[in-house]
Amino acid sequence: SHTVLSLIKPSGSLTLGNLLGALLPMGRQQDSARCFYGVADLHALTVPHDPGRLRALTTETATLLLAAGLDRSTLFVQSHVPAHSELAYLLESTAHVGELNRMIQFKEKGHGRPATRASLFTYPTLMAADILLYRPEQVPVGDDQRQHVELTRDLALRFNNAYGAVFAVPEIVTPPVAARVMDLADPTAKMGKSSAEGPGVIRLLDRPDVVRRAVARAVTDSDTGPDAVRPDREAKPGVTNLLEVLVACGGDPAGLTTYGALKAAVTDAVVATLEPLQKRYRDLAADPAHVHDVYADGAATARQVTAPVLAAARAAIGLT
Ligand code: AQP
Repeated sequence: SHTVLSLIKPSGSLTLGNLLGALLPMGRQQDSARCFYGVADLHALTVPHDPGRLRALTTETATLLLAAGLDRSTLFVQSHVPAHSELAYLLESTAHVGELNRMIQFKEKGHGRPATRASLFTYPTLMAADILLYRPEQVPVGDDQRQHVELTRDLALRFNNAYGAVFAVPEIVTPPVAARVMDLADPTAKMGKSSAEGPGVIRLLDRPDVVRRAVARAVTDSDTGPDAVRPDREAKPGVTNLLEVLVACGGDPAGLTTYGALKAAVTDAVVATLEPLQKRYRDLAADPAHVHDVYADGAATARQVTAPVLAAARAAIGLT
């Protein structure tokens, strides 16, 4: 079976967007693929951070992956598999500053400031290492990461041409359109986990009353017509987002005519979706030794699987 790899950066508490757009699809892949899923703690070091918060978010994210049902995958924390940083250095020694400098995300997040962390600049080489170590045949990638995966391919090809055929060069594929959950307070922006405590973000561990308040305050529009509750991405982004969340959470939009009724249905559907996840989270959080063991086993497996790739790269580039 084929190999699937996905890492989530612990840069904030996971959102409903992360669940519907990432964790649930990741769960469905467990039936057909060999899945490696991880918490990308190293990637969280590329911008100013607080060590205590990073520690807490790494544990929370790791526990949430398990709570979301990813228990038939190899689960690991990126920094527990040193091959990621080691291969990243070999790829830094393959990449050119000119091409790293062209990365749009670096330009956008670094703003050209001298105090930008050097790791933000070299981030794409670590991401390339994340991918190449597991030899996936395909990398499904959305528009925001496409440039980085193209660089991954360029680096793999350049390395192979210079030193010998070490890396499998993955194919870039467009993933099936996943639900894209928008911010409830600003439905033209994505609901993001690193957004500051905003009223428009639903976190996976939010209590029902917090969910209810966020949905109640969600931006809609002033349409009061009999068909006000209808999807129209251009004219009615807020209502469209609520309808999509409702359906993605297993609710039924049929027969809803007012925004009040729509919001009540969305609240019920989201709370019903989060409830079992939160129950599993609480059980897992009460048994941290179990979560620790799962991730220790996963890291051991990941170290074993990636060792031959790192060894081949080291030898090819001339390290003894
Ligand atoms: N709103 C969303 N709707 C659907 N899917 C989403 N994903 C993220 N937001 C939504 C999916 O979750 C995975 C992790 O993506 P990410 O690490 O880019 O997370 P983020 O929540 O989008 O984080 P931010 O706020 O952009 O901050 P950073 O980049 O600093 O972590 C992906 O599969 C993504 O598609």
